[in-house]
Amino acid sequence: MTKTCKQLLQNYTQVWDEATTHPFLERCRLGTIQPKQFNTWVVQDYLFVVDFTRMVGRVLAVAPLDHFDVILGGLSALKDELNWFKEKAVERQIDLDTQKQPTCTEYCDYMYSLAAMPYPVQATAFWAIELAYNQGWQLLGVMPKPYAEFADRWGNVSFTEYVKLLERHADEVLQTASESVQRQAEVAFLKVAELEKDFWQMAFNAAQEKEK
Ligand code: HMH
Repeated sequence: MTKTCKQLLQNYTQVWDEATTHPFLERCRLGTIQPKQFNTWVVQDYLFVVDFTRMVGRVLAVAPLDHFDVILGGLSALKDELNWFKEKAVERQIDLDTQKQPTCTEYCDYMYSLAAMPYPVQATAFWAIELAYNQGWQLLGVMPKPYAEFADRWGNVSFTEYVKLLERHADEVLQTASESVQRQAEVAFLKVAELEKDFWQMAFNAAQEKEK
């Protein structure tokens, strides 16, 4: 039975690799991502972050008091992040008042459904969602402008530290969780990995037809 986040990463290396090293990110690193692909990602990720912020609010509501510091820090960072997305949208002249694509909707619905799960499952999913971007934006190496700024948002040292604290939260509560809850946490990890991969693919698919 899986009892730690580290074990999840070790048991599912392939799945996690696919969630964090997508061709979308590779094209960003090469500077060959098409503006339409990147802008699709910006808009859809903004919409994702709106719902992710709501999810973190719900996680806070059921978290033990000694997890408040880290989660409140996360919410404060999300406040900045939502405003930052709005600035990026102005710079890129894109409209954030857009409909969610089905993949984004599926991910947001999944985050909503987590509220019905025990806290250790929520803590594991929360960690996995943040780790996916923390690793995704730095695993392939240094990104050129204008993508460097995006890579730095999730790849920077303090974000990495924050993700480690989320891992510690999840590990702490997984230790004493029942086998059934541990199993649910494992399923949540795998679901996040799948949705992350699909999310990159959704943005990648926005390419001009011949480039797909
Ligand atoms: C799809 N996953 C997605 N977007 C994000 N902004 C994050 C995770 C944050 O970690």
